[in-house]
Amino acid sequence: MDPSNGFEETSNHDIKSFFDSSPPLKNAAEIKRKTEEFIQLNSNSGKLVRRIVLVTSGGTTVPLEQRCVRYIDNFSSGHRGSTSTEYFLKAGYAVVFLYREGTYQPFCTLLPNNPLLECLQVTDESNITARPPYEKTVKEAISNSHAATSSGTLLKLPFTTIFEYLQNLQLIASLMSGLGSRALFYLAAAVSDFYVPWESMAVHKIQSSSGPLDMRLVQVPKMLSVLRRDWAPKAFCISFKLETDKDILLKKAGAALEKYNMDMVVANELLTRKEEVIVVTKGGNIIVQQDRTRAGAEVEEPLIKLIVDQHSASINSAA
Ligand code: PAZ
Repeated sequence: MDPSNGFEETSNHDIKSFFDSSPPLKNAAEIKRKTEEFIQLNSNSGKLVRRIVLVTSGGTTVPLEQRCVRYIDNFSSGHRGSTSTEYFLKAGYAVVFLYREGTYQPFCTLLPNNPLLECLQVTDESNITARPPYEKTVKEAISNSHAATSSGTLLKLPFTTIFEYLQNLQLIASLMSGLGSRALFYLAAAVSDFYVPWESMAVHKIQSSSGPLDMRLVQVPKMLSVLRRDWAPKAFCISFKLETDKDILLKKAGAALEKYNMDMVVANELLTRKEEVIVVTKGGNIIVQQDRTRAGAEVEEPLIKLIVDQHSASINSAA
């Protein structure tokens, strides 16, 4: 442990052994192909060269068994990541949306929990229509979402476990490194701090007949420094820090900024995360709040504006 800031040191050896011992990423070749095509399309379309952002969203799971029946989960709903994706798209970015399967999707955050049954109705044998009062919400969700994916500015890639998340992050970051300062990492996913290494995990369902469960979780190696140093050294990197105790939030966010050499750390408290965040930068802290005078205003709107401005400044200073 580094006593100055409370962050665990991560060595290249820890990182290599994490990846070496992880189960192979399913569909790795397909994820690589889709991401390469997406980068190519948005870098070289002949007309427009877009900036590309990787938005990570939702929480990772920690499996307790290789043939997984039980796992440790995380509260994150994916609201931050999906809403932010919408504002990045509006600002002209192409977005790789790396999301936890089953969490919020861009343009769909206003839909109720069970949209199929709550928003749709069968009007006659062959027609399905939107049910009041959801007509506008459903229409906008479908058309905006299809427009973004079919125009090639939104690529959605799912993950579930901590292994899949970090393998995807490494793969996508390495593919984006060629974009230099045009690449942006917006790491809003809530990533597990502790996990059970694959090789020490039970293969089959853990039996309650064996008595109380005694299990050792080890620390997930911190990947932010290796992202910055090796995977995408010229990219603009933003990480998030969530705490429930506001007295330690800014100290932890400031320590992460320094330790992992981030461009920004977005600090938020669990209970107020949809209303206010504090953006911690080397130049000082910036409080960002939702516009309370407008119903439905989201804190992500001013947050993404601030990030886009700072990313532009960073690209200009690198040129
Ligand atoms: O996904 P959500 O909208 O429910 O919550 C967003 C968040 C709190 C997970 C995100 O803003 C964040 O802080 N992510 C990093 C969490 C962490 O410190 O690991």
